[in-house]
Amino acid sequence: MRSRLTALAAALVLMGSVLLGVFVAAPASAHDYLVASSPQADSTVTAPLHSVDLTFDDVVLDLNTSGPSALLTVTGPDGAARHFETGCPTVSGRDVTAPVDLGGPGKYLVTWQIVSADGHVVSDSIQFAYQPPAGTKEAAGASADPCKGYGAAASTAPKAGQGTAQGTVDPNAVVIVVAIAVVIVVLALAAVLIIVLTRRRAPRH
Ligand SMILES: [Cu+2]
Repeated sequence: MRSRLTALAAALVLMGSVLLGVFVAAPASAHDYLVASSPQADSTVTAPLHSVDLTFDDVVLDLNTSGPSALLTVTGPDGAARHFETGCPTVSGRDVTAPVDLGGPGKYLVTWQIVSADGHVVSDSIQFAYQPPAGTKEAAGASADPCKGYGAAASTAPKAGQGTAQGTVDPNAVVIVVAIAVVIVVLALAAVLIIVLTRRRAPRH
């Protein structure tokens, strides 16, 4: 009986450790991340630019039927809020591309929001410098995103009368909280078993 309980306690401890490892490691590794871009992050572009291309480590989902579920904006120069992307991004496999027509020289900020291969929305940004040859025509840019209204928000927005919006609670946070609760319960059971075992042993000597 005692050896069986010892084995059970050991199994519970092992199970707790494995669950902890799986749940903590899995969500973090599941999100797409940028592996390459044109222009490259922090590079200097010295020729007129017609598109910004982003390549991710995994497939980018395109969930909308009416427009892209990815957003890609190019703003600047030097912190200005003018938009120089001239249309919606195109999603193809691991690549997201948007047409651009830049303004004056300076730093431009590329901001994206995409739906990862696991269905979660991730966003980030990179910068590049633009130093075009003298005499290059400067686009005026736009005060708003020409692709406004699309993106992941549009694809996950609740339809009228559908109740609460999906995506307001980060599913990763829920998974981690549940995992930690499970681990705590399992380890507590193991602790109780160990206490029971050591108590039983004591009166016999
Ligand atoms: Cu995820």
